Amino acid sequence: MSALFPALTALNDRPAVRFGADRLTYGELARAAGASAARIGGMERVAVWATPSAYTVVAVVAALTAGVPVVPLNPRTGERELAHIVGDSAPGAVLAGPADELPAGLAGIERIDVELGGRGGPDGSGDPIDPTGALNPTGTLNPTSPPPSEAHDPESPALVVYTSGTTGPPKGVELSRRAVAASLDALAEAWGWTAEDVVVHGLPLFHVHGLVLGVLGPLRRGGEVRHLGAFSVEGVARELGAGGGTVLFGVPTMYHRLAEALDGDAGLVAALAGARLLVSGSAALPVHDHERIAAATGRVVVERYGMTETLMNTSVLPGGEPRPGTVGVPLAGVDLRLVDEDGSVLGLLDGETVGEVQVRGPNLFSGYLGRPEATAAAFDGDWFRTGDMAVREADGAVRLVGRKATDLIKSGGYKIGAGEIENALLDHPGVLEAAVTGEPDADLGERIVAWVVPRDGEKPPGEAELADHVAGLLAPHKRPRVVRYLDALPRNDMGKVLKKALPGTR
Ligand code: MLC
Ligand code: AMP
Repeated sequence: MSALFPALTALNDRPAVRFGADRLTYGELARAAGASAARIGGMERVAVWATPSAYTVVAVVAALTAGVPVVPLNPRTGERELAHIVGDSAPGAVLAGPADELPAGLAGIERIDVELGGRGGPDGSGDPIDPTGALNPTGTLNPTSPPPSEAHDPESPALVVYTSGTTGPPKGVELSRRAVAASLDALAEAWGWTAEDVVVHGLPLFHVHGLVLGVLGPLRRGGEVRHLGAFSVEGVARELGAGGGTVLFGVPTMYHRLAEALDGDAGLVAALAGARLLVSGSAALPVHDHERIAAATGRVVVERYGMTETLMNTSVLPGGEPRPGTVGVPLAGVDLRLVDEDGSVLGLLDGETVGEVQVRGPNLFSGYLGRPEATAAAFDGDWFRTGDMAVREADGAVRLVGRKATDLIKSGGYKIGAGEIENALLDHPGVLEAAVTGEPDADLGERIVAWVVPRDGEKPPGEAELADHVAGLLAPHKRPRVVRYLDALPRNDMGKVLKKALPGTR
């Protein structure tokens, strides 16, 4: 198995990473990562305080070259969720930027400040620290350093990414080096993704979309990633097309905001029109947004379908027939089948027979960290049950039509379990009963709705107070956007909440 990042060992002056004024060439990235790698070699796991910054890229590359699995942390994670992730993954250290303020929940863990410095200038000269961490700053072999990345077992974990389920706290998805490499290479084949590409995005760096596709992808190809710091329409207009960016990655909410802004913004139209590839994923891009972008820019947004556990499964092929509403065909190496409720495999390409999507291939995760039973339950033999429901079109393209579990909400491209929000709401002293649902939202895809029975009907806790409460315990993107107050939740004879009987829900 080759190294995850062959371009890093070249120590050259090609641009690798740009976050505003913070820019690193491959040589600079290799040296910066090598310095941190030498400090963490041998640890079982490290956490990375995954701010949208070059520090996060250096920290992750450092850990991967040292062969140490990375747990990316959302810097906005609330106290309960952070305590869970830290307790569950037991990182040996947390890597952060020198100016980052870390919360009390990380106080017991060794902090390692990542430096961008030691830059060798445009010719890439400077201290010859090997990115693998095997060489010390003077270029001699360091006996305490980990072996070069080429020597790391491809089956060893690269990342542990936390993802929500229907109930309970998030689970850690162990992604091997093999899975990361296989998925990125399959995407490269499908998209013609090369070292010449400059990927622009403003995605968070603690989920696979922004981190694996958006950062490790360009680095594996030897190309460049330009991160916007935070997504903005202006940032996309600036960086894409004439700005130098060739590829845009985003969730549908971002494309929706771009579509909304196109009318009258000639600069944005030109930027999108000038890109080689516009890719949307993590949730369904509504056909209306597809159409608005295509009409204004002549560019067809390419949708790909993935999941934390599987990395990428399918993609629409650029240059082929535009297929709005489908997520394209299985990527190289990915086997995909639809399975009926009774477990029988559906072979029909009729565009209407619905089954659960199951996948297998080298892109799959290795298991949920410390949860063999949950891992076993997620598989049917070597097939992973995605929980997504789909049909197949005559040409094999997959059209997603829903999810098996109604208690999973996709909001802004984030997967959010209703159960974890309900538990957080129930911890508020003013809440007697709570149920959480998702309802359609033009911007977010779905918005989180909290149905609350207050303890005191005369003085119910306010909407903002409940949103802050959930944001503080879990994460801001998990906060309810709407709170509806009820006298009682609809329940069946067994006492189970009937979400479908909530007013206005189906
Ligand atoms: C508001 N804010 C609060 C708050 N109210 N913070 C704390 N408590 C409260 N009560 C703050 C927010 O933190 C944020 O701060 C600002 O207000 C706006 O918040 P928001 O409204 O939640 O953000 P929004 O603009 O709606 O975000 C839209 C978005 C975001 C698209 C930028 O949803 C996003 O980044 N989505 C990407 C999700 C993703 O990467 N998913 C991939 C999963 S992997 P501030 O300072 O930030 O403005 C996967 C697999 C695959 O799915 O296939 O890819
Ligand atoms: P996550 O668990 O956060 O990794 O989210 C994975 C889920 O996102 C998948 O199971 C799908 O439901 C959804 N998803 C990802 N990409 C797409 C897409 N292109 N269209 C529709 N849903 C998608």
